[in-house]
Amino acid sequence: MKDLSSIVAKFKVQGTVEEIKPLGAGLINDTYKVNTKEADAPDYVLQRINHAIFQNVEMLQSNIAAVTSHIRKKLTEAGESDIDRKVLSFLSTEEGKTYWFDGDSYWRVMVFIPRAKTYETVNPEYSNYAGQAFGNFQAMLADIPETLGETIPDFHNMEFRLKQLRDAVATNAAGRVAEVQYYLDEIEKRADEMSKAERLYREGKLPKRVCHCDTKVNNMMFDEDGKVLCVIDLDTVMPSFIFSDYGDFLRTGANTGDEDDKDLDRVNFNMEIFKAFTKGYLKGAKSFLTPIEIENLPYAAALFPYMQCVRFLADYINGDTYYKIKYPEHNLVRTKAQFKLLQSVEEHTPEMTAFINNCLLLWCQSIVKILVDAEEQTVINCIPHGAVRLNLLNACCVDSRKWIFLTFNRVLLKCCVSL
Ligand code: GN1
Ligand code: MG
Repeated sequence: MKDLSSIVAKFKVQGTVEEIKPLGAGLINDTYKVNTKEADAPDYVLQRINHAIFQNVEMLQSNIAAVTSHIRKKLTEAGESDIDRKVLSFLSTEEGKTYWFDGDSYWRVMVFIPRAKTYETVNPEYSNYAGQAFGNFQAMLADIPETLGETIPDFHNMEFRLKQLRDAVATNAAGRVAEVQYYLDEIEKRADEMSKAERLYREGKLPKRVCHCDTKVNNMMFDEDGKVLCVIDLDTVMPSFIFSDYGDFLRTGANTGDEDDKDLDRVNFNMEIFKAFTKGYLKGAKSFLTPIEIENLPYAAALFPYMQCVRFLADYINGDTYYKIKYPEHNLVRTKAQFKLLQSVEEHTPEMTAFINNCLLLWCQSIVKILVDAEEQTVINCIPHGAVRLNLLNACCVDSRKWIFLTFNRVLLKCCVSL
């Protein structure tokens, strides 16, 4: 065991370190809570960065610096209070870096956010807040001036993840392929459909945006009153499809069982969580979402259990080289649980699509109502906005679309006449 206190001492901490103990349930980095003696000194979080996975630590930390300073600036501009609890702060070393290399491992220290909680499960109310928070997170980062690097290249590229699985099968390093043939077949049946995002991207129909890319429910900090404080675990913030953040939250937050549940009867997709989260997400992200992104949200809900199933299974076949495991079949148990979740998502797909269409309809109706009721000047002010909104209408079902277009056109016509 490393002398953790001497590592913490490399960073500019305030106060006297009293205790260092393990924290959290991450599968990649090692995380510790650092308590200080003095009541007025902050506590800290010490992390050993998994250097085998995050190979470019300099890029990793500079991405995080860009993201946290951009968010801090946005919160300040918006006149938010309590900003130190709404965005992470990393400490620097004497050399002015936000990480320390001890000759073997890379370490970093951030300020611990007091009176904040993380959860492994959330109720519909909290998932609604979480949806809005992840939508806001993406919205805040939409105009980040820096170009962020891919801290793990092709991280959420489904075609790449399938290739990794196929390579693992071909090598069969741990001799486990025969026992998992059923899952391999089920994965292959869906491979084409699940690679849809990459195809849409190549066709120029789907954008990449700055996303969090690890929106597990336990990567969100809540205040004592249930309001979201901030999003943590920023290692994978990088350009991706918005499906990453939407889908990975639902994979964890809407699973009625655990990610590695041995009892598959406990694993189901909770539609109440889905609905609440989706409403929140649409509210937070509506300023930039395009119809194709919205239309494919049910696909995103299936994509992430599927991708995780592929990743856990590849790791099992490779002999458990990536994820931390607690027992030898852990990655297989995880694969089975994610596959069960995927099946449940698939059963609910028509219901999800109907729900999203209905959200859009209500939303568009309210926009139209605002336009219809507005004073002439307000209507004129709304035009640039309206043009963007019109885009969204394409995502509505045909009947409602017809109605909205008619009303919308009337309103726009009225504006044009009066101009
Ligand atoms: C890893 O470290 P943690 O637990 O937040 C993984 C995610 C997976 C997740 C599965 C860098 O996240 O992509 O979805 O485990 N992170 C990395 O639980 O691979
Ligand atoms: Mg995490």
